[in-house]
Amino acid sequence: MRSVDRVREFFAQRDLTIEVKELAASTRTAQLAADAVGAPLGSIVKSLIFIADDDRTILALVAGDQRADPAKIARRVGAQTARIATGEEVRARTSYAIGGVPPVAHVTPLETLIDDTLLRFETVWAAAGAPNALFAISTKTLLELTRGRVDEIVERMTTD
Ligand code: 5CA
Repeated sequence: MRSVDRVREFFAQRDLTIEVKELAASTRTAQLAADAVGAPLGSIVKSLIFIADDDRTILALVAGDQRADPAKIARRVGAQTARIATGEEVRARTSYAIGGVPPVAHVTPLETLIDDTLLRFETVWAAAGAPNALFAISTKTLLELTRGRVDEIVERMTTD
């Protein structure tokens, strides 16, 4: 099954009417995705794979306008360190390719952390299995489906 259809299947199995859109334009990065759907950059969910020093795979859902903080991510899951996965590792551990990793529809559910700044938005957009596929979802439903822990996992931005 195509990776985009695996995401569709995930929603169908749960009777969720969430439309997966395959666009003509690339949505490989959060900025491209924001431009393609006309949504604020912060409402684009980056689905980032981190690997802890004990080899656990962590899925971090981060707002498009924020930078994930690996030290905070490690701390939240009780690891010493965590690092962003390489493209090859992302493919091996999720079956999806970078630019299309979805926050849901993983073969086995991943330990998930959710950037608390995503709570600014009632609706967010996330990748749907391919670098031109997205879906809109209520933030509340995303939290329920991923059973993620909402926490401070991004770099603090200072304006001074
Ligand atoms: N479809 C878009 C918007 S939802 C998307 O998937 N964005 S993303 O942020 O979740 O995926 C791109 C991320 O992959 C980048 O933020 C970056 O952290 C990571 N990435 C990009 N290139 C590489 C690479 N060569 N190695 C490891 N990670 C990479």
